[in-house]
Amino acid sequence: MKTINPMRRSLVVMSIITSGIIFLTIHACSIDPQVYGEWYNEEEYYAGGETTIFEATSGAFSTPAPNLSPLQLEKHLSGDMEFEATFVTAPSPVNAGLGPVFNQTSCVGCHTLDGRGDKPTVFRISTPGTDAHGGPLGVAGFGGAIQDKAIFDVAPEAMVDISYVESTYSFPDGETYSLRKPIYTIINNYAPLPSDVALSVRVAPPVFGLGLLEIIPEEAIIALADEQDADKNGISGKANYVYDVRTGLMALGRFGWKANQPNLDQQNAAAFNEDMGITNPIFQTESCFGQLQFDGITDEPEITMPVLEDVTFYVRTLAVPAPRNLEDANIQEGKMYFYKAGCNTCHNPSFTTGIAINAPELSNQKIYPYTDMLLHDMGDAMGDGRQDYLATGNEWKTRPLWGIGLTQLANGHTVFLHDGRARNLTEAIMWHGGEAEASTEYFASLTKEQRDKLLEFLMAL
Ligand code: HEC
Ligand code: HEC
Ligand SMILES: [Ca+2]
Ligand SMILES: [Ca+2]
Ligand SMILES: [Ca+2]
Repeated sequence: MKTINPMRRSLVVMSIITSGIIFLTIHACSIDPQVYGEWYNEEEYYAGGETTIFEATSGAFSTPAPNLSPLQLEKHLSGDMEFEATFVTAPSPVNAGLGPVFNQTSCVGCHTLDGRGDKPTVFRISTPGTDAHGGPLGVAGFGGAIQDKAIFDVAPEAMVDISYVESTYSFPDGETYSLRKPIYTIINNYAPLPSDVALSVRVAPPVFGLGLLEIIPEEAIIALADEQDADKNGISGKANYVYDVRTGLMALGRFGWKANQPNLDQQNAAAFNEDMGITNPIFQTESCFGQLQFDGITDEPEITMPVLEDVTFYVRTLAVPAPRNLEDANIQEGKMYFYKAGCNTCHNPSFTTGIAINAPELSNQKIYPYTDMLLHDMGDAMGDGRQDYLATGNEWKTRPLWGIGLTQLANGHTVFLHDGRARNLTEAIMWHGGEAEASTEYFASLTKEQRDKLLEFLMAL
């Protein structure tokens, strides 16, 4: 049950007269359709269903869901501690096992303030071909990612040099914007790299609301896929199917910028293993096994199942921040342009989560994440030329837009897209190509005032 609704615009007046008769005058002036137009949907304030928090503060991305039991809250807070813990080299009484090669010493080191990073920190690599499960084929001597850091006396695998070429463009009405095209060069590699290495550079995305996305019924996502574009609207939408290491089966990909992880347990176990060099019950082999950097220490796994479970419970149960000012006329107009531009054909506004027996607090929630959980071809300029299971170089999973307007407040920057190339929302939109080309053109064709209203709508999410 929804217990508190701070946004409800209704007034209840009760007058009680003490002559033995009680008069109840209820004056409920709820949403007036004359003022709040057809684009207003009060229910949308509960973007995360019962896990929504009405908190537009710096803690907007790092607050536990309000519907956790005291026991669950305790588990969430232990997971929070692990998410923030700095790991160190073995031996150490706590948080040992860092490296030998790694990218960061803690989860929060990349997921800034429990949210989105402001620069690339993960560098996936592969050579042509696929592994035994149809996934990317690792590079001999480097594996599936470049770890650009290493413990004392060990060589990092390589570094990735990032530079940008900036170009200025103008909208038809004269307003200018600028796009910076990234150029990535692998430098200081400890061993020779084959010339056909594909490199995919990625920023850490925010991690709230993920337990909800994890239990959206697969049928509901597949229902939105239209790989052959049968309805001829220019939008295809394709599901990724990826290897689930625990079941040994292929499963719908839901997490990561190319939907290359099937669930949060595996996503987080992979993060520990690849990004921090922490072996765990799901991935028990160091990422640099067989390489020069491997230490030969057999202390696996370096974290226990309860630690992994707590961290996963933590990212599963972070609250979704509520949108703000949805009844504002400008924001409603902006929302109208969002639909007219066809943004909603990929940024699908709503789903209802399924039933997870062990997670009643996340089950059966109407949510407003603004993603279809599917892959889309975003054009060559956005591509990385690296196949990831079924995702081609140009294909990326539609990012949820919930909370996006709070990025500055909660994470201290406005860096968007998979590799952080966009410095604000306008740049993020103008980088959209491929299937989203018509959307971008529509956005560009609006007047500055109309574009600003669309941006105001995004800022309200
Ligand atoms: C070196 C930087 C780095 C570290 C350390 C790191 N992450 Fe990430 N995280 C990323 C990047 C980059 C992605 C996107 C990966 C991709 O697209 O394949 C990501 C993705 C995720 C996702 C999926 C989010 C989504 O919306 O799809 C979760 C959950 C996550 N990380 C949790 C963790 C946890 C838990 C830890 C600590 C054990 C951690 N991460 C450590 C960089 C990092
Ligand atoms: C064809 C599908 C598609 C359409 C249409 C589309 N988007 Fe996107 N959008 C995506 C994908 C995919 C991404 C993630 C891109 C990436 O990985 O860098 C994205 C990312 C974004 C981001 C950055 C999110 C983040 O977390 O970094 C914003 C903002 C955004 N879209 C807004 C819009 C708006 C506004 C429109 C309409 C003008 C629109 N999109 C139309 C698919 C689409
Ligand atoms: Ca280790
Ligand atoms: Ca590696
Ligand atoms: Ca279509």
